[in-house]
Amino acid sequence: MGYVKDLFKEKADAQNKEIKSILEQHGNMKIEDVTLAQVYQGMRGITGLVTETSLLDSNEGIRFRGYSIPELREKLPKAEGGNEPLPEGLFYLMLTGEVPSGENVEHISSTWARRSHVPNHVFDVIEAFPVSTHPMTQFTAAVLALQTESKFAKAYNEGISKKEYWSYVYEDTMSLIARLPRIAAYIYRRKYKGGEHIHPDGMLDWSANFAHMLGYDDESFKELMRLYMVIHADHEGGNVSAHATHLVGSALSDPYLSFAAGMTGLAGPLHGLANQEVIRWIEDMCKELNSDAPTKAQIADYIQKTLVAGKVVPGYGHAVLRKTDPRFTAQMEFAKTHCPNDPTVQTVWNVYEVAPPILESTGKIKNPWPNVDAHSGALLKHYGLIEEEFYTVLFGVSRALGVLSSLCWDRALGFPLERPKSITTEWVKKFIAKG
Ligand code: FCX
Repeated sequence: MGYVKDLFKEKADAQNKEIKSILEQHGNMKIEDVTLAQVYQGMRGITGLVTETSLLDSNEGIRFRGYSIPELREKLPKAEGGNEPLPEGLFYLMLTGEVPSGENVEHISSTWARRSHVPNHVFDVIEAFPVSTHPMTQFTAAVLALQTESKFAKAYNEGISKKEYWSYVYEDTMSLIARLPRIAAYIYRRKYKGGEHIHPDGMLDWSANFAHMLGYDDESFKELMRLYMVIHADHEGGNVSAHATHLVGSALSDPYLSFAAGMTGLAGPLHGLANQEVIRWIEDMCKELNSDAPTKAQIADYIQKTLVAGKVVPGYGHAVLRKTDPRFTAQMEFAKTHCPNDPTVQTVWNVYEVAPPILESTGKIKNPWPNVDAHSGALLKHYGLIEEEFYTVLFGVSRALGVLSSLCWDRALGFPLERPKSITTEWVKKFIAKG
């Protein structure tokens, strides 16, 4: 057994003991009341899940195992000559709760490089789709096709003890994460580059190799990929992709099936697909105004027009956050260093100045500030990755780090089948009548 796996098991055993004692002493403690409005309105604010890997504060943003994004950018090991954190390090942190050394990160990198082989039938499945198929559909189908490789499913079929689940889920997690860049790059090159595929380079770190297979060998694009893979990885447990992965995993569906469920959720425009929608919204605005640098007044008019048409302004608003998303700020800082004069980047910054007061003035939008998706497309476009339909796949590759390390915790902590109670409006009316 590898030392990361040993360390994870040690941490999980300790956590299990602690949870047992918390529940023995405080299991009946009430943490909040639930209103009917919450039940009807997307369960906002109802605490109902345990996710050990990260915690979201509505004002401060995400913290991964207690560390904010600026702290991660400082503390996590970097590639040689690079300034951005390596996502391998974030995975190690989410899984074990410890900040990794450079050596720990290299160990994860080389494990993933070794396990990155994708069987041919997965490419056959991708090839069976018309090229026009949305990349997220191809991506999710490819993950499902890869399920043939699940060690958990095989072991379960052969009959294993509950105590061993975590071990096979861990193995599947490592292999699935290792394989995702190859699958994603294959879909990209097939759809947009005439099927001219690029072989992996086993000497590169996970993100740099992904950038390389996509066809972008520029060092600063590799840095962007490292940052992108870190900031999109996890956002506590209630968001659609994390919750769906966790929920499906609770039925003991293996990590491939569970992750595919998360990805079908990420593909929705109110969640991960918003990164595609943002760049489309900016491009539609530029087209309509016949300008690649719309003025702030023009942007303000276009926002009003979007709202009047009954549409959302993509990249703005959040179910939990109530301030500018630190994932937006991290990308803004990257852009200030690498591409401050890019016209789309400048438009993103102008939207940031103009949109919040307009959104706030509607009186109903709870968070008028930008989220992670408001910035990412402009950066990708700057480096030539202009195919916005592909952006959510990048988000998905990154999201695997968080939702799959969480799945390892779910099984190591022995979490049961998730099955909340639902009610009908008829039930609600009777409940109210009873007083
Ligand atoms: N533009 C226009 N209207 C918006 C809006 C926006 N950016 N954000 C919220 N609203 C509207 C809602 O549609 C809702 O309208 P309704 O009462 O007529 O149904 C009202 O404001 C109240 O919604 P609110 O409580 O503020 O927000 P929710 O928690 O319901 O929804 C999302 C949160 C993120 C879904 C919402 O802000 C939105 O649609 N934003 C645009 C899409 C987007 O950027 N999604 C990405 C989010 C995230 F970062 C990610 O998962 O990747």
